[in-house]
Amino acid sequence: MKRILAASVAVCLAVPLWAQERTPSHPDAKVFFVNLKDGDTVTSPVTVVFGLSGMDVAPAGSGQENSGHHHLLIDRPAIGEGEDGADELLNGLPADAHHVHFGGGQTETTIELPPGRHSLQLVLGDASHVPHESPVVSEVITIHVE
Ligand SMILES: [Cu+2]
Repeated sequence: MKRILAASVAVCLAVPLWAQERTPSHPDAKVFFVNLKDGDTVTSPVTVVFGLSGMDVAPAGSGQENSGHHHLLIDRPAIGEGEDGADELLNGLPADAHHVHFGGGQTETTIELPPGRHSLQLVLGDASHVPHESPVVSEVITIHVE
């Protein structure tokens, strides 16, 4: 029992230390939308092409230096600007309808969106789906789906 307790304490202490060791990004790194810009009117399904300069795209789990994989944030507050704790994203990106991972190293996707306004943002994640330090994020764009 004593041994289990000690192990639990060690794990709890280890987590914050690990969380602080985020993968460094390149100072010149930029992620951007190649084929869409703020205010565009489009029809669904929508093709989204991801651009990255200053770093390389590598699949999730890759140990390649100066690399990451794309994530598309759909209809959620911009990173660091949400009232719902958007900063938590900096500790790891969830995977759901609003946070889509491209862990295979994909550089484009096609998504179905209902008619109306939708916000999109790209963020690069490291091998463990954690944004880099400093985070590599695109501008937030709003598109109108007919
Ligand atoms: Cu990911």
